[in-house]
Amino acid sequence: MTQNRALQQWVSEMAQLCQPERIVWIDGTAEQKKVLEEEAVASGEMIRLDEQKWPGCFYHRTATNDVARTEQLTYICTSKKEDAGPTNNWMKPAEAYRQAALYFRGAMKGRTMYVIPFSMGPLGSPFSKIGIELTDSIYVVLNMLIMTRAGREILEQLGESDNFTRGLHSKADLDPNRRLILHFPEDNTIWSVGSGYGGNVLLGKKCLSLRIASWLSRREGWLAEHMLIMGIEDPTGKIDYIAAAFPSACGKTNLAMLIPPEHFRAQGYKVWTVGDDIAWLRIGEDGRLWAINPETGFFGVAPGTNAQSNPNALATIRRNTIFTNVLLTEDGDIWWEDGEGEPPASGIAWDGRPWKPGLTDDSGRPIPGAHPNSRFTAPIVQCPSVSPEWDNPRGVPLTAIVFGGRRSRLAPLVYETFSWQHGVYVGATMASEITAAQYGKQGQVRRDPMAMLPFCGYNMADYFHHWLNFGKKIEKPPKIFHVNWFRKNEAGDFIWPGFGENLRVLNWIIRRAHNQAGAVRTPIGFVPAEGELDLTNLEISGETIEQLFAIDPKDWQKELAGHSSFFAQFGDRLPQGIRDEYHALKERLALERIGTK
Ligand code: OXD
Ligand code: MN
Repeated sequence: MTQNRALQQWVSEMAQLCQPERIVWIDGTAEQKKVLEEEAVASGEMIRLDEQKWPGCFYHRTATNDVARTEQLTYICTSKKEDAGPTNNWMKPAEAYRQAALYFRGAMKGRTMYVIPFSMGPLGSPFSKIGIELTDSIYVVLNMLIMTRAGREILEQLGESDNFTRGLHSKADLDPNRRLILHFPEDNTIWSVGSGYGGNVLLGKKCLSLRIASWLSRREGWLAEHMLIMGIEDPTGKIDYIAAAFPSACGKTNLAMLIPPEHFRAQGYKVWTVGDDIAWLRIGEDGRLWAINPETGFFGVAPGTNAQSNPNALATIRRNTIFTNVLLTEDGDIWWEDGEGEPPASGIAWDGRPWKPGLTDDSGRPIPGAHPNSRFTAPIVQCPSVSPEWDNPRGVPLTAIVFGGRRSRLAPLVYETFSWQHGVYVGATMASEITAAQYGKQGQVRRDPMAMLPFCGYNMADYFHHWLNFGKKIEKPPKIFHVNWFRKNEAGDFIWPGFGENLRVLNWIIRRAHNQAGAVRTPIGFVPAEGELDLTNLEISGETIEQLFAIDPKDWQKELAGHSSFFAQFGDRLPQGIRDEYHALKERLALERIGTK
């Protein structure tokens, strides 16, 4: 399918290593996709769902030991350890290749090696990057066909160039002791072996679009970020775009597909979805910051997706969707916890065992039918709120950047940072409290700068540096904000309704970015002045609003100590701009204390 010598040679070398029985090039046609689906069904790798209820949909179950990204087995392999930095696992490239080659050797015997040419970003856009993934998994191929632009036309675009990311994946024997997710940014290469879970094996997503892309973006002068992108249309038809970074499990997909509250809908406000997970940002010729979503689909968490949390997601996944590790019923239907409708009387759980409602484990805890990290893979074009601009090779111009985390006390509902540099500091100190869905002590704070902790492909201190420098080059930079939807009262209940109501906060952010909304200066940033956050038709007491915006000096002193100990690991490499912001915050908080006495 190609005359590209570099590509041909690499495919043949990798085939020699993995020894597949045959090699199939993915051409992106509907006919080939159909053949692959039939093969996957025949082999049992996929189950076709009820055609009436779920047209074009399939079900897949991963190995029970392979249900999430394995950060402990994920490595950045650079010649120098310092280039990977203290927040990444590191291996010397030669050692990493040697170790993984042991697992890849002969791993595809008796199997097919698929060659998937794909583009992250619209074909031919200055933003876009081409990758080739070699894999022995049909599930990977069918997911990549949803999540990326894949097929013959990518090869035409690539021509004779050897400028593509080389991705090699094999399920091998799915042994967690022989599993590695390796990134070689200096070689523009990814090797993933021993896993079949999306985040580890759809190499265009986290591996290329974040880890490798972050490395490339620093060299080439742009940003690769773990951000959703959405447009907010006001009643005059003007659309403002924002990009927002939240750690995993903080509702990025829900926010990106938000349905405005009635009061806003009646006035003509609309929300447009550009992306829910990844944003690539470049400075445009007009001096503004422009963003694209490099993906073409959603790989979203199923549990918790329901008509209240995300009706647009429910509509998106009605057809042509792959469901992984949800509950399957005998008649080809599916279900998940906190979804729609009553649980079925019986079914087969994500781990293949019979399930019925009310099932508990030895300690009396309910056994879920769907894995908490079960997923849907669905095409973005099926989303009712998909933006007409989602595929624009120029991207969309950003009015604001939003950072957020899950903090039950500390951070107010929303605040605006004082400058780009202060915004970078706020991003760099982002944190979330650990939820039941993650390892670690519940309530413990995990620092997750710009939500990139598991995804930054180089030293995080250099990443802060890059953000600071990059800001200096943007003539008309977007303003940077921080939000916290997760504040709780003493009784432990959330005090902000969230979901669609979050538009009220985004509305203030946009008006503020255009200097059309009032604010009050606090030591941590600007918060909405009284009456500036539109609360029409929202039942919320003045006392709750006060709690939502409370800035407790004691909590912030503790937080400041947390910043300092997090930054300590970067030593001298931490940029001066971050140090300056730390001292400025410390001073503002100290002054506040004197002031309130
Ligand atoms: C994801 C993640 O799957 O961030 O998007 O973990
Ligand atoms: Mn993500």
